[in-house]
Amino acid sequence: MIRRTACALGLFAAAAGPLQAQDSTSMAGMQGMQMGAAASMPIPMPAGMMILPALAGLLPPVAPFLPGIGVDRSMLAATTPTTIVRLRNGDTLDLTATLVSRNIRGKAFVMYGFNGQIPGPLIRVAQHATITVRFHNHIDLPSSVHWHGLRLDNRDDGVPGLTQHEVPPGGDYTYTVRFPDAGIYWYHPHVREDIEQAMGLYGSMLVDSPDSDYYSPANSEQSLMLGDLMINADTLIPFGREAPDFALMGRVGNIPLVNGEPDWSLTVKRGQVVRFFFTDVASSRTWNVSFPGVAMKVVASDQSRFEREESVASVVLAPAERYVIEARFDRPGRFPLVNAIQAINHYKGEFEAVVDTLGWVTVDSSPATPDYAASFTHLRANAAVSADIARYRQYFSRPPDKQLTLTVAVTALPLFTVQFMSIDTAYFHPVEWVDGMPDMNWLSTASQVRWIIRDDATGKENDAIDWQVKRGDVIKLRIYNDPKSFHPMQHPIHLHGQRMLVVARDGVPTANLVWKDTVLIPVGSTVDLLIDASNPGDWMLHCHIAEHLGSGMMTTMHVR
Ligand SMILES: [Cu+2]
Repeated sequence: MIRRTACALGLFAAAAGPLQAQDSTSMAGMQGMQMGAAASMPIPMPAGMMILPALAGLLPPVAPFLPGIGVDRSMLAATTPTTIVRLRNGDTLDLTATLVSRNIRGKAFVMYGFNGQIPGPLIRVAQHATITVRFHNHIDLPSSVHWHGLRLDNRDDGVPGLTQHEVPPGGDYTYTVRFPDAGIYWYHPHVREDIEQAMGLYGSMLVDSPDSDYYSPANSEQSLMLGDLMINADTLIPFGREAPDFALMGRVGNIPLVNGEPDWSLTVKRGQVVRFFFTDVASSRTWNVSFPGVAMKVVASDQSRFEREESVASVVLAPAERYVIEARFDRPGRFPLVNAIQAINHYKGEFEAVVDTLGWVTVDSSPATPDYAASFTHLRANAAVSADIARYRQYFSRPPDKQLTLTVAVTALPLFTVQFMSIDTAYFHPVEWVDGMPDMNWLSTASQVRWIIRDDATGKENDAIDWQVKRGDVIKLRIYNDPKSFHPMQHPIHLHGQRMLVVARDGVPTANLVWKDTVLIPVGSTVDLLIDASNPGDWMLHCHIAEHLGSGMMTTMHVR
């Protein structure tokens, strides 16, 4: 939950002091003992599902890694609540990544935090502001900060190997961050996201439009970052040291988290309109969220408002996507925030409906003031958004400039996994909402699984694609997610530094447009994107499932 704390700059020294890089081979210390037990411990299986005998006793072919190996957890500061940091044009923020002690359901874990917080500070700025962020890396891995969704200068994009060097443990890096578009954005490392982001390094950026009427009036605003954590018997499941594990489907945690908490709650007054800024910060999980029994409308997504507001029953968020939702709680009582999805059991070939409760909203009987019932009921049309998009409509139906296919190649997986998967592809799910084969998934690492973005015209794959674009060009990109691969899966494809429209899905034009930086491509689907390539530099295009990115699923668009 956001706490509206007014905070002066410079007060954000890390709760835990700077730490030296830890000896990761040492098994001494509390976290070391915890990891020693976990390394031999099977991963958690869903209720009723057993690890298959053919896979029992196997371990992924990587050394186990957890944050703070050899560190005495009792020496670490516990995380503190997320603060709101309001910054003005020209201000500077110190952002320090450290080891923290994080309490989840009464059990303390060594995790990572920004300024001692999970999520990190919510950075609130006015549109068109430029700030300086001094990043200090005090964790035990190299790191960086990527400012997700912002059309900022290329040199500040936070991508080691492309725009900067990795920031080593103990190192610093200064970013200039500008905010050309209003809305909700987020920051996270672009080094081993499967570990660093999953262990707590993420935070929101809320960019306010100068137009006081940009959104409809609301009684309150809440940033909700949806993630998950994988534990078994009160122990964190280690990550792969040399390469990500869970490379087939990504690490789907067994504890859903809202703002890092397994038990999120909010209290509102009757009739209150709440504007929720949802961000999916999970490594792999796609959500379908709603407040059953509560009226909800979708207002905006990644980089703009929609052309028209719409009443919705639920909203689907893939990793890194954002949606701005307004909800009005018109009756007293308790209302859950749920994730209602269709699970798949790959072993049985069965689908079943699953509803997870992510938290609760308690509605008081006392009335909210002011009462925004009338403005909430009205569904706005955003003429400024439509007018901006109108300039691009002439390009919507032209042939694609580039066509990419998403697929996968595997080597040296356990024989049983290969045999099973060859049968399993007889049926598929357009979206894998849960991990329906955790044991096989766990045993797959990025050294055995290569996720692929393939250029249809040249046959080149991932980094070998040399994609040159002229600044100011409008690019039509068609992406197809091949359902006939070894293990087809949905991919949230993210383009850095630009904005794009999803103009059609499977040939059906989009009726209500919004500027995006991340698009979910279900299995078997084709999406047509229109990219406004206005920002020069070298920009990544990649899958935002952390383990797919770690398995090579990336290419670069060079805008000159
Ligand atoms: Cu992917």
